[in-house]
Amino acid sequence: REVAPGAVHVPGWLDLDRQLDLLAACRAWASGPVPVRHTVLPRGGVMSVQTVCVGWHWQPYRYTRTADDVNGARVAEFPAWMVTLGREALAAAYDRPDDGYTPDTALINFYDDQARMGMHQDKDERSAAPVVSLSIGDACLFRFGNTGTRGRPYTDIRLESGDLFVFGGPSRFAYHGVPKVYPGTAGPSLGMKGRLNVTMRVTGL
Ligand code: MD5
Ligand code: FE
Repeated sequence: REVAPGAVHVPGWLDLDRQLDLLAACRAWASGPVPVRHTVLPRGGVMSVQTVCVGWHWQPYRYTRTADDVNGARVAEFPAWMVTLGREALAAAYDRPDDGYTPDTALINFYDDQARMGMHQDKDERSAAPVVSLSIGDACLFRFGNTGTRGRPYTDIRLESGDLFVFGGPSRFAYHGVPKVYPGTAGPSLGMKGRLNVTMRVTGL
């Protein structure tokens, strides 16, 4: 389960009922006041995933309370149940108390069959607290790299629906990406196409 120090993969951590509840919440946010969108990067590129934010609005490379790139609306509040879920996830992955982990933002990425995420570091947060990642729907190839270089060596891992991954400690600022989604691999009971990933974070703001 420990892929690298602080990087822990817990396959099948969310049961089907909890996957369905999280999926329903994400769908509601996706059509809420700040709808899901393809993020435009500062140099003009457009991300292939579609993202909706909760708690804070993420625009590369900062967090804001309102979404000026969409419609100026205030983003949905980060719900208390998600803080609880994040604490449970941290305790399960690290097999220790959650130390009062209090995520205040979540980035929710929707992947269609063609969507990818290039190798990058998550360093827009002013906090080194762990990132909690939950996957729902189609499986993907997740690529975990290094902190000092964007290149090899990589550890390639298949993430499936219900899987938990926690990235903390020395792995918090490692390069990572999603080179591939495996279409049609989600169980039929989820009633979805594509892949959904929820990451909970501490902005430090
Ligand atoms: C995903 N999302 O599957 C991934 C899962 C993102 C993103 O990469 O930025 O939205 S989160 C993986 C992650 C987060 C923080 C640190 C590390 C991985 N890491 O050190 O490998 O859509
Ligand atoms: Fe990332």
